[in-house]
Amino acid sequence: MKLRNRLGANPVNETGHNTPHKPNTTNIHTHGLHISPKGNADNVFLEVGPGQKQRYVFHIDEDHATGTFWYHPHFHGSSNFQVLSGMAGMIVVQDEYWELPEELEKCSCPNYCENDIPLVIAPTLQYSEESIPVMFGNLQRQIQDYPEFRHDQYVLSDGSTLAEWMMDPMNGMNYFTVNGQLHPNMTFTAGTMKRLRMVNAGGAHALELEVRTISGSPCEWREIALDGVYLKQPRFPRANQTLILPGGRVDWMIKCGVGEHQLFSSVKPQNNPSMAMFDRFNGLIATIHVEANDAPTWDFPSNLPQLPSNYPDLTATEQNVRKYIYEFGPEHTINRELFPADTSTQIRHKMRLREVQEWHIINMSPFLLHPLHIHVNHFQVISYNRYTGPVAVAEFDPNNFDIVRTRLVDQNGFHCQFQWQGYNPESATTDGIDMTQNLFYLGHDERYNNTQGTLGYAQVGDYMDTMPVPPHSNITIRFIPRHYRGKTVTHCHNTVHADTGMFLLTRIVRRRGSLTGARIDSNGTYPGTCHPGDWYPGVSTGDGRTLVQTSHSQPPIQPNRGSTTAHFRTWLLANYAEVLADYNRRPQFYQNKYLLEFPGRTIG
Ligand SMILES: [Cu+2]
Repeated sequence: MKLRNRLGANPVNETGHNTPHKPNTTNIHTHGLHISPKGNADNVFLEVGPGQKQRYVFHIDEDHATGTFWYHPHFHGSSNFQVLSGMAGMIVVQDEYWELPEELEKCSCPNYCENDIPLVIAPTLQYSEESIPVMFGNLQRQIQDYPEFRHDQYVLSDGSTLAEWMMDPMNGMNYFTVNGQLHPNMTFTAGTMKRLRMVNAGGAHALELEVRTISGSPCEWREIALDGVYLKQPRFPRANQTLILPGGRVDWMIKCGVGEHQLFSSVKPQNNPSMAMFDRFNGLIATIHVEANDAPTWDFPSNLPQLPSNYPDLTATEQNVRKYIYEFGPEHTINRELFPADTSTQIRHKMRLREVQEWHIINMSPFLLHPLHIHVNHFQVISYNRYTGPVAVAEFDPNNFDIVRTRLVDQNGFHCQFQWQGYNPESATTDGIDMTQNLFYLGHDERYNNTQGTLGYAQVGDYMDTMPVPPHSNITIRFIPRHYRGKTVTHCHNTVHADTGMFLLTRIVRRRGSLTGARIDSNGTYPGTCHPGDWYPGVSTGDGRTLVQTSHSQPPIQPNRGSTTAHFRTWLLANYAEVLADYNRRPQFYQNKYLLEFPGRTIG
C-alpha cells in the first residue's frame, strides 16, 4: 500500500508532545491485524509529513483470523483531527468459503458478496452537544485556521455565528455517517440473511445499536464476531443491544420481515452503571427497506468457524502467567504518567513471545470509561474483579468545570502516599473526605456476575482488541504475544485522550529474551497502589526479583479543600432553580449528563 501525503505544510507555531500538533502529518495503523509493529508494517512511529510518501507492506499470515478490521492514521498528536475528519477505511480478511457453515457462507464473500455489507460508521465533528462547539473551536485554533473562519466569529447570512448555528438542534449537526453517506437506505428482501460488518470509526462516541421496526414484521439479528474474531455461536447480546466503542467492530447476521426498519444507536439509562460518563450517540444510523420475495429463507448457524491457534482459551490457565497492572489514571495518564517524550524511558513493560500475559486493567476515575486498545495481539477477557484501588478525586472550578487539581485517595477518603505525575503536594488535604459521590460506580464485579449485564461490559471468554473499562472496574485479561517482536503501543481509544498522552509502550522480545530494562514504576510508585505495603501482584522484573512495596515519604498534609463532587453539589444546590429552568427549556442539552442526580432532587 502506498501512502502519499498531499496535505499542505504544518502550522509554524507548534505545540508539542502530548498535545494536538502537526495536523498534516500522518501514517497508517491497521487496527486489529496481527502483523509486525516494525519497519513499514503496522508501525505507528512512522512519520509521513506533508509532501512525503511511505510504502507499506502488510504481511497477512496464513493462520490469521478472517474477519473485519480497519485502518486509520495514528501519528501521536494528529490522529484525533484526522480520524474525526473521516480518514478511515475497512479491511476485510476474507474467509475461505469451505470453512464457513452454509448459513454463514451464503451471506459472506467470496461467493455471496451481495449479502456481505461493510458499514464504516463514522462521526462528523459532533456539534450539537454542549461541549462540541468548544471542541470545534479548539480544533480550529489548534490547526491555526484563519481567525475570520473561527466558529465564534464567522457570521452567517441571518446574523448568527457559526457556533450559534451549530448549537441549534434544528440544524441536525449531530450525526454519524455510513460509508460517507448520511442516513443511507439499505434494501433487503424478506427472509434473506445479510451480514453487516460494522466499525465505529470514531474517536469519542459509543454506538449502542439495535434495530427498530417502524412498520411490518420485525428483524432478527445475532452477533457473530467481535473485533474481527468469530464468537463460538451466534448470540443475542445480554444487554439486548450491541456496543461498539470507538475502534471496535461487530459483525451481525440479520434477516428482516417485509417493512421499514431502522439501524439505530439508542442511549438507555439502564446502561449508565457501566457506560458512565462516556459520550454515547443517540440517533439514526441507516434505514432498512425490506421487500417481499419468494427467495429462500434460512436460519442462523448453530456454530461458527473455529478460531486459529492464536486464540486459545486461556480462562483456565493457572501457571506461568506474567502479571502486569495497567491502570487508567487521572488527566489522561496510564500507570501514573503521560506518555514520556524521552524514548529511553518509554518502555513500561516487556513481554516474551509465547508467554501468557495476565493483565489487570483498572480505572481510578470515579466517572469516566476508557476504551482499552492493545496493538498487534488480541486479548481474552477473563474476569471482573472487585475494585479496591485508589480513587482519583478531582476538584473542579464550579464556574467553568475545569479541573483545578486531582489527587488520589483510598476508598475511605484517606490520602494516598503514592500519588501520580501531575500531583501537586499543595493539594494534599486532611483525610476523611466524603466518598459517597466518588464511589458511585463501584460494584462491576457483582453487576457483571449477578445481572443481565449492562452494555459497557465485555463478556468473559471473548477475544477482542478494544474493550470498555468502566470507572472503578478491575478486569483481568490474558493473551499470548505471537509471531511478532518489537515496540507496541497500548492506549485509550478515545482519540482526544490518546493524542494528549493516554499511551503506554511495551516491547515484545524473543522467546528467551531479557525482561529487564522496562520501567514498571513511575518514580517509585507502582500502578494499583495507594499506601506503603499495598499488595502488588508479583510482577517479576525478569531478573529474579519480585516487586514489593516498601516505603515512600509522606507529603505534607494541607487543610481540606473538599472534593469535586462536593463542590459540584454545592454549586448545583445553590443554583437549583436556575438549572431546573434551563432543563425545562432545553431538555436534550441534559440528556447524557448523569451527574445531575442527588437524593431527592433529580434532573435529567
Ligand atoms: Cu480515555
